[in-house]
This record gives sequence, C-alpha cells and structure tokens, in this order.
Amino acid sequence: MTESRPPVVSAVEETADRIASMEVRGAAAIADAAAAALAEQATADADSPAAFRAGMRSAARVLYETRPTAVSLPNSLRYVLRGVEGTTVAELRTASIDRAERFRSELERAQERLGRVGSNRLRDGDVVMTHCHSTDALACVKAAVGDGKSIEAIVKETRPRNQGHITARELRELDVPVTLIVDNAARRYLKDVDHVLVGADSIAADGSVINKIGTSGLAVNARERGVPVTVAAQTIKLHPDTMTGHAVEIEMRSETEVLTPEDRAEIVDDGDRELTVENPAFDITPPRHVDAIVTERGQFPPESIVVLMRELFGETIDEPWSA
Ligand code: RUB
Repeated sequence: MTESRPPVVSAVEETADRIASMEVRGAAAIADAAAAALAEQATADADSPAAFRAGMRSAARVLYETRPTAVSLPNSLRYVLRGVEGTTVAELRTASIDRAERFRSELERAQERLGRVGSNRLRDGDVVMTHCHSTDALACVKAAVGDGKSIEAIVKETRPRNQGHITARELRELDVPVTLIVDNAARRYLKDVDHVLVGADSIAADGSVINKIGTSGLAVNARERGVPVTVAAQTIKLHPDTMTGHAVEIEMRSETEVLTPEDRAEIVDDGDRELTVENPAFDITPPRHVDAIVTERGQFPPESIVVLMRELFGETIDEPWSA
C-alpha cells in the first residue's frame, strides 16, 4: 500500500519544478535549492510534531524524485532531515530552519576551500578545457586567478543544452580568455591544453566519476594525449550507496532537448515512431582516466576516495524520507 502524501508548501513544488526543468541545475545548486525548499516547508502550519515531521518527509520525497543522478540532492535532504529534532512544533521548526541554513553555508564554504585546493594544480599560464558548467570546477579557476595566475580556457559547448555557454560567460566575468568549441572539436584542441577540468554529479566508491554526458569520451581522449584530468567535486558529491555496490542511475531526458518536433518532422513523417532519440544526461568515467578528485578535504587519487567515503558516511545509509 502506498502512503498518501501530506501536502507540501508551494515553494517546495516550485523548487521541484525548477530542478526538474533544469532552471536550477548543476549538482551544488540543486542541493542548495533543495535545502532552501525544506526550510520553506518548515514554516508551514502543523497540528502536531508528527504532522510536522510527515510534512518534512513528504517535501523531501517531492524534491528527491526530480533528478536521479546528482547525489548532492539526497545528501542534502538527508542532512537537513537528520537535524529535525525537538518535542514541540516550534522547536522542530527552528531546528529544521537552522539545519537547512547551516547546510547552505557549509556548502558555500566547502566550495571556497575546494577552489583553493584545486588552484594548487593550476600553474601560471595554464590552459584548461572544460565540459558542461560546474561551479566546483570554476571555483578552482577563480582561486587560481585570485592568486594572480593567468589562466586560459577552451570551453566545450556541451550539447544538447549548451551549459558551456554559462561556463564561458562566468569565465569571462573572471577575465579569463575563452575559446568556445563544439564538442566534436575537443580532441583537436587537447594538444593546446594543460588540464581537463570538470565537475561531478556523483562519485562512486571505486572512484568512477558520473558527470555530464561526454565527460568519459573527453577523459579517454585526454589520457591518450597525456593531458591530466582533474575532477572538482565537494564531498557532497560522494555517493554513499555505491559503497554497498549500488549503481548510480543515469537520468534519461526528453528527446525534445535533442530534436525539436519541427526537426523530427523534417526527418520522418509525422507519426513515425521508429525514429527513436536517446538522451542520457550523464555518463560514467572509470577511475583509470581520472588523475585527481579535488574536494574541500584535499585532493585524492580516484581509487582512494572510498577511504574518505567511509570516514564521512560509515557503512550504513538511511533514506529518512521513506520512513
Ligand atoms: C551539470 C553537470 C555538472 C555537475 C557539477 O549537469 O554535469 O558538471 O552537476 O556541477 P546538468 P557543480 O546541467 O544536467 O545539471 O560543480 O556546479 O555542482
């Protein structure tokens, strides 16, 4: 029997919609928005502590179901729900809001610390190649530029949604010279590159990196060209379930991101469903193609990331929104 869900505040529904439609996107931003939405839920009226807790769990479930691949989302929800403590509704409310705020400020501080760690890998005059848009990866460039290093960037546009345009804009705001290329040109330009620098949606216990589709091909090409691959990922990207052998679900998105209805009509007659379009949002880069994972706790060879995961999560992971 499925549990009927207590209603959630409209701010939670709105945040869930914005995450699902990718108005809010990128693993760190999703985690931040989810925590903020739980804080909004905590302001809702509740007749009893049990009703308050049920409302919080319900809100977490609505948020959890938006995008499956970025583990920062369940990690954020878990962090906030663990802090829902108290015996009265007022106490629970204050504890929840404080907890969500703490999460959000820690997230920001972690990214700054990560940036300083990542900056150490970049030397004055280096050229980085980016894929998609990662605030963690950009934090490394920002810290390096802040240290007075001159950095240039070759930015892949990142089909189908062109998040590379966001990266290009933010790098230009840092005054970093940018060359924007189509994804297919990456191998040609790797010869001019000192580092491939990408983010991650999830890091698995074996050191595999789950990031925007195209990351794994870029990493393979970079390895062949002898270009080091750095993955910038706060510890909130570490996927606890993978410690017990679970695979990370890869999100499949709408075909309309790849092919508009008009483009489809140019290829085949209306109603011909034998032309299928696949649109996986992420892929998995094996640890052997990654040189370092940069976190706010230091940089790690991918194969040793499990040690940090054990330290942070222990061996058991709960899903408090399923209670
Ligand atoms: C975004 C993406 C980013 C990671 C890391 O994919 O793959 O590299 O989320 O981002 P999408 P950040 O656009 O589908 O969300 O470092 O900002 O957390």
